[in-house]
Amino acid sequence: MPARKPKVIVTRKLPDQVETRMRELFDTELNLTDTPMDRAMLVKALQRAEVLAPTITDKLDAGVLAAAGDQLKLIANFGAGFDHIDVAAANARGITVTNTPGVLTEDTADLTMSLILAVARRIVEGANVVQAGGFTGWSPTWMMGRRIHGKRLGIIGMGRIGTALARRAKAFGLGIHYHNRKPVSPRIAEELEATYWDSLDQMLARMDIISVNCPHTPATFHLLSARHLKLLQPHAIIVNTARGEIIDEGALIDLLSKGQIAGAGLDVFEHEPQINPKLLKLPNAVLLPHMSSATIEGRIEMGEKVIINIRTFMDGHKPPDRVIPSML
Ligand code: 8YV
Repeated sequence: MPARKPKVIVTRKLPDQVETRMRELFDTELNLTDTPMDRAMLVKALQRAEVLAPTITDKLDAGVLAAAGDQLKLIANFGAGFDHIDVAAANARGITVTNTPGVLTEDTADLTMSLILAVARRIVEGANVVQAGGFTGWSPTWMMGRRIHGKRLGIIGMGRIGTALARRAKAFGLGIHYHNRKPVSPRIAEELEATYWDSLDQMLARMDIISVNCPHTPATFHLLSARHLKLLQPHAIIVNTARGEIIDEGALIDLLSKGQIAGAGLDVFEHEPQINPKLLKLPNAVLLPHMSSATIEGRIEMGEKVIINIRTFMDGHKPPDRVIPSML
């Protein structure tokens, strides 16, 4: 007799081939309209599913999780970041949580590098001028940006994505600096010719470019506070492809509007998907709609990881991408 298929509820539309495979393997409920679930819909899903496959748009806090039925055993998140899930509350109810690390590293690092270039070289501004019919001819002093070759990049969070960014940045001639809980291995430090700063303050004050690549945890909320941001040099630019909550966005806007830092490239926002209207008015900010992992290949691989995590869990094994509370 074929094994019973577990009830899996997927909260958002996933790539077709991921959904098809999930339907083959599990008793899967899809969200074909891709409408984000509100709290009431999430609670209903948590009361029926044995496995929930959520995304960043589902806030699974302790209150929502308290409503989960006893049948819910696994939250197989589609995404690497899990700050939208109260992992401790889930674990306390006997629910395992998994994520999808590794498969979005290169894509996120590519987009981070693109943001650095876009801000420093005013790429979006230039494209908008052409689009609006404003290109009337070359000028020696028009559209001047800043050279990145030979400058210093300070990476906050030297995990997978930070390291992948460092490799790209080194190839662009940037000097690599980083702040992390601990230094990277001597082999990586040597490969990247990277300089470790245990003091974030010290690093911020000396860099030309800052990139935020750490996870959002209670310890990194507003890690870049108003005080920290004021340490940056006036010509510095800052990019964030991690989580909006890591930067005090109000303080960042204040410094950008006063010209106290040169520019920002943001793929994530503190109150996503709401964007502070003041940010939209800033010519020195390049703003993207949380798309750093948005490649077809990456999203399919994320789906495959979700499937592997569900499959191994259902077979009675520890899923490979279990989120453990010590990671927080
Ligand atoms: C994902 C992300 O696409 O994986 C992450 O942590 O930030 C995104 O790039 C998103 O989280 C999907 O849930």
